[in-house]
Amino acid sequence: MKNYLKRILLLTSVLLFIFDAGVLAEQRLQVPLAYAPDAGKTLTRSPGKVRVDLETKEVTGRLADGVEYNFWTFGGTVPGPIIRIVEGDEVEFHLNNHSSSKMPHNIDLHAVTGPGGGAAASLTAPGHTSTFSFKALSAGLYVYHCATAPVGMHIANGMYGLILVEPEGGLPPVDREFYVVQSDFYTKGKYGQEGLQPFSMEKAIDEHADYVVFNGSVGAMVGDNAVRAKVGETVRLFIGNGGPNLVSSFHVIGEIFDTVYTEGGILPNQKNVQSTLIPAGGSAIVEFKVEVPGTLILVDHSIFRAFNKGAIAMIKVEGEDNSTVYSGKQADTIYLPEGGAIQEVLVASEESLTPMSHQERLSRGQRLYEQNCAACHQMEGQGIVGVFPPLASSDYLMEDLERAIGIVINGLEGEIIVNGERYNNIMPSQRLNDSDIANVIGYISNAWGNESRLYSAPEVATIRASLKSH
Ligand code: HEC
Ligand SMILES: [Cu+2]
Repeated sequence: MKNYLKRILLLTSVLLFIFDAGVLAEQRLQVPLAYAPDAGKTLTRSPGKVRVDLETKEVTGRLADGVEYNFWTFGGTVPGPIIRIVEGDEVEFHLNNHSSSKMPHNIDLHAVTGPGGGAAASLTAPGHTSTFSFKALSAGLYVYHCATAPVGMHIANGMYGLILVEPEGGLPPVDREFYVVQSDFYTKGKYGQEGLQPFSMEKAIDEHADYVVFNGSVGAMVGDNAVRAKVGETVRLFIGNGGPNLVSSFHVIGEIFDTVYTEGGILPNQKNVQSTLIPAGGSAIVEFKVEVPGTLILVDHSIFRAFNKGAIAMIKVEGEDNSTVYSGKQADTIYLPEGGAIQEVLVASEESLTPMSHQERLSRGQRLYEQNCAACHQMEGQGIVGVFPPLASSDYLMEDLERAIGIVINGLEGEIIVNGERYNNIMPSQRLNDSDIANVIGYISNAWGNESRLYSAPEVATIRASLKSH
């Protein structure tokens, strides 16, 4: 009997050992992510099996002083983190779409060789995770971005970042590395107009940017947020351009790039460059030695973008003066002749008191619409053919408003026909309370040529309860 027990014990430990070894064999090196302007660490390891976990998340944040925006992000920030891997790495990529997301997202990494750069394999609904694998065949500095329809809108809302595939052994050592991404934003209001600004599809299509920024917002890397270097140090910038539209004439006021890796390729192919062109969906690596103290100013030298739309970032250089290299009146104050944020007319706040009049309910409904629905159904309720159905003059909407209330509460998927056009997409459920739903439905059923009575919050509550009991 004792022997028998011993055997079982032995067998289990052997089994456990095998199981353990199996699990270990599956363990991959987790790739650390670094958030701009931090560029992470140079890699000295040899290529191997690695794992990347990246989260997509929709967050409301600062676009400029007093201006908020609903950003769609990788990693909760614009740009998304820089991902550093080694040429030859076999990457298992996990894209996690946060459960609070309203949209599905995916990722197209320009470093991937294969259809869509991973896009089709990574389409991920809110609260889900997708996994796919690729081998990093070619060293270089690559853009990644969301490629979910409507692609332009996902990119315009902030979904891009850089992946650096380092050659084995790394790039030549420098003293400091920084990570900077330029991009353009399109808002309903003009530059500086306060409040939560919805995305403007029209301006984006016309390529009329209201904001051109480095690292996701006006002033993200100026003043106290500027990065620092010391006289005599060498600096390397990993510069990306997320677009969605504009090409950057990237320049650093007060410096000459000693070396440029044009277009983010791996060949240091140019010396002594003043401005380098960075295409939308492209990148560049620039290096320079800082010789004198002061503030270096990164700009898009399409210069109205710098002084009127936000395309300014700073490197503060500390150390001893070198009057041979540069002697002159130096001020560490900022080169912003036209001011940081030119304020346009302020929109009056339209906070309403309870109980609300008919008109107040419609205004509140409009605000809710612009914040929660317009990203998909568009500012004028016109929708996007084949993707987001229209609400303006929608036969489907007006035929059954109780059904519409149910759609806002529970979301909708599957095929529907709106004004003769087929839609088969997903609308996520909207987290709104009964009175907000009553008002937003009141607005959409009375705007753009629609006409109907207003539903009350208790009526919405009744519909919500009846949906639950089914
Ligand atoms: C993430 C994008 C998205 C958001 C945000 C969104 N919708 Fe939708 N909506 C859709 C899609 C997609 C459909 C069609 C779903 C299908 O094909 O089954 C739809 C369908 C509808 C419909 C029925 C079709 C029609 O045209 O009449 C109504 C009504 C509607 N949405 C109202 C709203 C309201 C009100 C809000 C804001 C509170 C909102 N939606 C927010 C994507 C969205
Ligand atoms: Cu996306």
